[in-house]
Amino acid sequence: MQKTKGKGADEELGKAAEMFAIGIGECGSNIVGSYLKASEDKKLPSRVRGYLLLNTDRSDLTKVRQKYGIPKEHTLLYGESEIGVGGRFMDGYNAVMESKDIIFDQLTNLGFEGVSGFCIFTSLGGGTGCGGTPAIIELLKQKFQEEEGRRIFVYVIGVLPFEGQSSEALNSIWAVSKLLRAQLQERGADLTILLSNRTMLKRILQWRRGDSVDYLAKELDVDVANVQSIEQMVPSTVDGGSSELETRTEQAFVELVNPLALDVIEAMLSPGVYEPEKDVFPTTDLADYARKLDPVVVPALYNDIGLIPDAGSMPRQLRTMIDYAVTQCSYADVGDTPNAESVYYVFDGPRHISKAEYGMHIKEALDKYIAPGAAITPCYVQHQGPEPIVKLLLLLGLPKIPELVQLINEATQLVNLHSGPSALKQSWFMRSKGTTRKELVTAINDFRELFSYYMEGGTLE
Ligand SMILES: Nc1nc2c(ncn2[C@@H]2O[C@H](COP(=O)(O)OP(=O)(O)OP(=O)(O)O)[C@@H](O)[C@H]2O)c(=O)[nH]1
Ligand SMILES: [Mg+2]
Repeated sequence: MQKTKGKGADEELGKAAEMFAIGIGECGSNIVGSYLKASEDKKLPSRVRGYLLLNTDRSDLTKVRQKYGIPKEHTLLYGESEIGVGGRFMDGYNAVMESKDIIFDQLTNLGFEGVSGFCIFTSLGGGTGCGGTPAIIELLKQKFQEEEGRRIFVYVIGVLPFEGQSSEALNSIWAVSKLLRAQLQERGADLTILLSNRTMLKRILQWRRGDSVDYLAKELDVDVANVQSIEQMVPSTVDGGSSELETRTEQAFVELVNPLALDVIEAMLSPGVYEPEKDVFPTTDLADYARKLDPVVVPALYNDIGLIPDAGSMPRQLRTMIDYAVTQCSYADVGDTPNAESVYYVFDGPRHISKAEYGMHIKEALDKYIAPGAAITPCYVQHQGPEPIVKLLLLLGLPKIPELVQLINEATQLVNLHSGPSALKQSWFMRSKGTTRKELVTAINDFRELFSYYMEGGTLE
């Protein structure tokens, strides 16, 4: 059992695994920025040594600095264009590779030497972050693992696009496949945590429906009659170009979902963060997630759970808790039968609730959501405060993700649309993505293989 008491323990922990946060592109910078703004003292959790926000777009970077009050030295503009790469992820990739020296200089100034891991925040549908993330990871792994012989772990928190953004679906699939392929050579992400804008939007509209509808109505000056109509308001971004209303809609949506993204990151970091009167067992560090889970993970976070040991069967209450967490609280929709190949859970609450004795029941309840033989790793966080709330974080390793099927279909359609014997037609791939049709077809096929057991139809010609 890990006791985290007194200043000595705090210092002790300070020496333990530390990590560095990187936000790349607009989405990645916003998420790290809002995290800093939301935290009371503008600080990242104690285990996070520093952070850097990167972008190829000067005006976006300036906006982020102003909006979240980020000091200049924590931001870096790189690449040639200064106006972003407009979804051409290969340009995003190359921009990082070409700017290796200035990126590493700045990271050095911010004290990244000696950290044991990196968390990279990015959208998967854009260009700067989507393309730049695999490039940064390659560089980091090269430096630390190949040159210095020191193992580091890298987490990617990747945001999947809203519905109907088919051009972004293609980028997302390329990025995840790239990260997984690189992992085979020890140069990829150790863990890719998927958060989906479309699912987060759905959740927030379910949970805080009244507030969200009011907010959107006010923000967009439109009459949003129902949730269904809201979900259909997301603009299609095929080949770029969107109206002013579409841009504002997307902006309003991301403002709604970003707090959700922060909650899940906070929950993942929480076991390693020192707090007085908190016990964590077994000791859990960020690196443990990567060791115990499959490389692609969907989190589910159930906050403020009402569990009352005296009010009826605890096994039944715990089962209800798990059912609700998996089906209603996941950050990318995993449906009713995710068939996850590994699970990590962090059960956080007062002493008499968050206890290992309940592990058996949680395990039973998880059974129908996991593949036979899937490993389950528990972590209990106990608080002694007056009335600590009960929280459950589930990390589902390699689950079925129905919305990925949708993404793959959107991407497949787009590839087919731009295919054919005409060289003019095929030039679309180079023009809007900076890469070849072949590379994209390979990425889509990787996905089909990885999630093959529930893929069908929609072949590539
Ligand atoms: N959750 C969330 N999604 C965002 C945010 N900002 C942008 N997105 C989503 O991210 C995708 C676009 O990626 P961006 O991050 O804007 O792209 P980028 O990395 O800056 O790349 P380029 O603009 O192409 O140079 C779209 O799916 C947006 O809906 C944000 O703050 N939060
Ligand atoms: Mg951008």
